[in-house]
Amino acid sequence: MAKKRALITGITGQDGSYLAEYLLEQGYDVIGMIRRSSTVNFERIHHIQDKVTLVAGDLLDEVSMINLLRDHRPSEVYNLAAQSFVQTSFSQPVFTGEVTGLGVTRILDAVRVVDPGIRFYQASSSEMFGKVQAVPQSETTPFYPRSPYGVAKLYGHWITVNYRESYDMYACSGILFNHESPRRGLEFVTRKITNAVARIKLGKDKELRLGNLDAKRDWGYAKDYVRAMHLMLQQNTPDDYVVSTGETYSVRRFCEIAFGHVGLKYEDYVVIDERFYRPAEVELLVGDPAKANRELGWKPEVTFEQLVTMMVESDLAANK
Ligand code: NAP
Ligand code: G4F
Repeated sequence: MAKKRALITGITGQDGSYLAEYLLEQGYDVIGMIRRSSTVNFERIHHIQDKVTLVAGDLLDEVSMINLLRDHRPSEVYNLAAQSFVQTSFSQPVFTGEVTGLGVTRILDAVRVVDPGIRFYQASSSEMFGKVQAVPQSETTPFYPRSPYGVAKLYGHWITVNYRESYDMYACSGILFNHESPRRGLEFVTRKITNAVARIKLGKDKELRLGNLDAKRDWGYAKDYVRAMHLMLQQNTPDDYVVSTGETYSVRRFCEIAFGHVGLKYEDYVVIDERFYRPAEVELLVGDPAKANRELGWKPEVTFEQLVTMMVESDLAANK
């Protein structure tokens, strides 16, 4: 039987790197779309670089994606590329809309033009629930985004649904809640905390400046979440799924566990800094993963405490 071939946009990101590893393990040919930059940023994929095919393309340029799809003929496309940092979306709202919102139409349309039989995964987000209209949030909870990023993701979500309904395409939207790992970008709060904990413990830093400690998130492990993306494209019919742990913790609790793991108290090091507050905040996210459990057979394997300590241990090793 011919090998399955998948295209991953955003392969240099946290999720792209884990998904590429997972698909290679499943026997796929993996094509990764990378955008041109003046320096190479392959830290997350250098260990698999010789096993994947990297091709230039950009979500801002539909022609690049049409050519890429024509040249490589994948059977599955995972659209993980985005301007993914919520804080930046407030200072660059138009750019975020172009990449994170309209970018989805460009790649969906490239798929439609080249081969509408290609299966398509869109990386949607719990940020779409924003000012939550129900607790916990499920596939039927109304959306109320609270950032330009959330609004752009909502556009990406609905255009995916629209292409499925208009052109009978196998297009799925995975509504993923926050997922973290030692490969998380340093600007996101979890990695910012675990990296600071390591540096403070090792005597390299003295304090950690944070914003809203009372925000609550449903945090899972990225490696668990990429399995759900793959499962969504292996069903008989395309659908949308919430992927989450069903548990929620505050940023403060994350700090408590991370500092506690190295024998420190977060109150002695965390300084509240107004710069890290957002113009509009998402106060509480907690997802209901029942549909993904039931229909995909998906369950997370790593607990919140295991995730926090894994990230602290990794940052301790990296900062030594
Ligand atoms: P990430 O680490 O920020 O990775 C984003 C990726 O997108 C990077 O590879 C980046 O490339 C690429 N990219 C950005 N702009 C691009 C463009 N114009 N053209 C092509 N590639 C571009 O994000 P992540 O955490 O892995 O998340 C993956 C996806 O899931 C994103 O769409 C994110 O919004 C969504 N999501 C994430 C979470 C989460 O908790 N992690 C939850 C829900 C949804 P460079 O390396 O060149 O910058
Ligand atoms: O780690 P964060 O920046 O993640 P956020 O905004 O929840 O977004 C992440 O998850 C989304 C899924 O819901 C993804 F779609 C998105 O791409 C991204 O991966 O912030 C988490 C919380 C926020 O409430 C923020 O206000 O932490 C709070 N926070 C408090 N102090 C901080 C800080 N966040 C950051 N980044 N930096 C701080 O100093």
